[in-house]
Amino acid sequence: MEYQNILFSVEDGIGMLTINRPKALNALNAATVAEMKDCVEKVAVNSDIKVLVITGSGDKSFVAGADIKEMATKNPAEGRAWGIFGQNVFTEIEKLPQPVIAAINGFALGGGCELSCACDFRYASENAKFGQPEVGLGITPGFGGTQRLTRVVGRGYAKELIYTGGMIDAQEAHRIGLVNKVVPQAELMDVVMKVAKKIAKNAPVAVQMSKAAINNGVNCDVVTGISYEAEVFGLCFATADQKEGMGAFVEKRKPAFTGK
Ligand code: CO8
Repeated sequence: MEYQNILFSVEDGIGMLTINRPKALNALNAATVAEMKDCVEKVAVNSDIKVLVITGSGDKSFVAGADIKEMATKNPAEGRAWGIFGQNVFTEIEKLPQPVIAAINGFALGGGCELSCACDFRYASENAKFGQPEVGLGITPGFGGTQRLTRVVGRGYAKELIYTGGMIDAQEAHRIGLVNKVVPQAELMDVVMKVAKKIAKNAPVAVQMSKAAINNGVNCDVVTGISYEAEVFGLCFATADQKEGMGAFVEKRKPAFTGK
């Protein structure tokens, strides 16, 4: 598939998916979400990619939401189908074996905030703004916002953001735990790449199993969750990287992980 609305590159084991509709503040139309789906499906089976970073092009917006102009004339069945399509793609992002970092370089509104919440964690530039403006447009959040935002920041803040439709700045997003770090815009990609490379240096299977255990645990009770943890913990001992990681510690040298 040739991409018209996103950019994708891989360097040093880090994949970079950039939503690239700067004239529309990177709003997500159907073509863009379809390209994201294609890209994410390829990332899922590419073991050279250790971490995926998602960002928006330009210096103003991460993603300013779903494309309102495209959505405006939908009937209920079309609206539902569009919602399910977006939900499914965001769930594929959430379920990627590799960690996914959102590098939020400006507006993260509606579907943009929802996209960031489908990522494992979020770093933001100082000019970033967050919000779920949907109720001001006569709709609810529809790409997972009522569920994932609530799990990230808790019910009180999620309800306030969703009911008011208001925007918060990056510092407030940091205070409520929506983003892990806020940095000057010029430094955002360097800081994100630094943490991505730090993750990429670790044993890939162990990182991916950790992600699977955390995500699985969010959706079940703690007894089921820790039982799943025991399984993935045990499986790690079947990897060459476990032998390498512990062997390197004993031999006082740096490990050389192979992902096997
Ligand atoms: N959709 C389409 N076009 C957009 C969007 C958008 N979400 N956001 C911005 N644009 C376009 C503008 O129309 C404008 O285009 P043009 O120059 O052709 O008029 C261009 O981007 C630049 O935007 P502005 O001139 O408005 O820039 P400002 O700096 O003045 O304002 C804002 C920036 C505050 C971000 C403003 O553009 C804005 O409020 N945008 C809409 C934000 C929004 O409401 N987002 C939520 C959309 S709904 C959603 O995401 C639901 C997701 C789930 C869907 C489920 C379906 C069932």
